[in-house]
Amino acid sequence: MKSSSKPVFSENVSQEDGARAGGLIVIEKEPVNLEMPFGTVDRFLTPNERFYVRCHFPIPKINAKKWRLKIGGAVRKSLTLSLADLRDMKAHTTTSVLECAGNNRVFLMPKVKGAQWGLGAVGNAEWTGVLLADLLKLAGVNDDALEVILEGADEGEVKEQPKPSGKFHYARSLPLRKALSDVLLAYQMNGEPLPESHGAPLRAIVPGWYGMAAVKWLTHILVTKEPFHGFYQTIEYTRWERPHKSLPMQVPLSEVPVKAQISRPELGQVVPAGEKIWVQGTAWTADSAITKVEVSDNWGKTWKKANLLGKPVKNAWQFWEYEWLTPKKRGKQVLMVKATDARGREQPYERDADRGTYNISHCLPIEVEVR
Ligand SMILES: Nc1nc2c(c(=O)[nH]1)N[C@H]1C(S)=C(S)[C@@H](COP(=O)(O)O)O[C@H]1N2
Ligand SMILES: [Mo]
Repeated sequence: MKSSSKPVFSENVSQEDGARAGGLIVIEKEPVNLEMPFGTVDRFLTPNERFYVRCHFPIPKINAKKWRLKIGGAVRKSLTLSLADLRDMKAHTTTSVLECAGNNRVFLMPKVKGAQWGLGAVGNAEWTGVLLADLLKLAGVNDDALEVILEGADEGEVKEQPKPSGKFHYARSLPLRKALSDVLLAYQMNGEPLPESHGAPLRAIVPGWYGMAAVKWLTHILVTKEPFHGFYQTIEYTRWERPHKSLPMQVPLSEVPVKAQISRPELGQVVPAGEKIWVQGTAWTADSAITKVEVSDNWGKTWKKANLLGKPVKNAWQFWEYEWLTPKKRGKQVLMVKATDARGREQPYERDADRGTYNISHCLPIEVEVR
């Protein structure tokens, strides 16, 4: 009885098919930016062809046979490696959520600049490759090293000020401590060769961190003694923090905050009045486990516990469901969801303005129509 009343995930999706490319919503054509319709989430691992795509520059043309990865800077021995060299090294597989730091931007009021992502700039995949730590050990990191810059093959020019002049490559840095822990350089996604749009032949996966750190089409790894102040490190993908109270300080984004999202019902979906329906979705957090997901149908006045499904997997997402008795009264109705993790971190109810145009994790109002 319980399961028969559940909606089938992939059917009855409300967005217009016309605005989609292969089932994805086109946010931007060039450079290509595609969103997964979040209402179609129906399994733990997001299929490659349904995984969101976020690109700042045109996808680079790479010949995998001629492609090389160069590791240099503050190391004892610079390295140049082919894909075959990497495949000969010990392989590691990890399941990790990848979420764009601009995910949910369309919910910000007033409207802010940047790609207008809804709920689907997020996915969960199984990544296979080598540990960045293993490569850094081979190269021998100098004692005074501080960060590791990852550079992609893609390049382009940014239009809006402040910006550097001319073309430059996509790059992000990691603190050495993170680079030496669980960062993966992946050549496989969900058991298949890494697709071109997701960074073939090699990309970084930084478990627990927002997508901007997961550099695609990786060509250069540079170990540095100074902090990197690149465009996507200091101008884009930053937020304000206040360690010294009156002195707001711009910091690069890193870990994803704890978050749950509603996949069904979808925004604007019609639900029957006075009936039990399933509210469903996923939740994730960095380096911890989801311990609680709660749903509210009265703007956060009261919260009801949802069921967590399956076992928690660190840095992957977890499914949840809640059986909701819809109101008898017809009209617009808002649903909200809130997650808590094993470290006691809870999704905030309200938006913190210091997060700028990124880092959106407050409780989003999902408005449905009771009829
Ligand atoms: N080289 C390169 N790497 C990149 C980007 C990029 O534009 N160029 N975009 C980043 C951002 S902002 C995100 S959210 C993820 C998206 O990865 P996906 O397209 O595989 O979903 O890739 C990251 N890595
Ligand atoms: Mo992103």
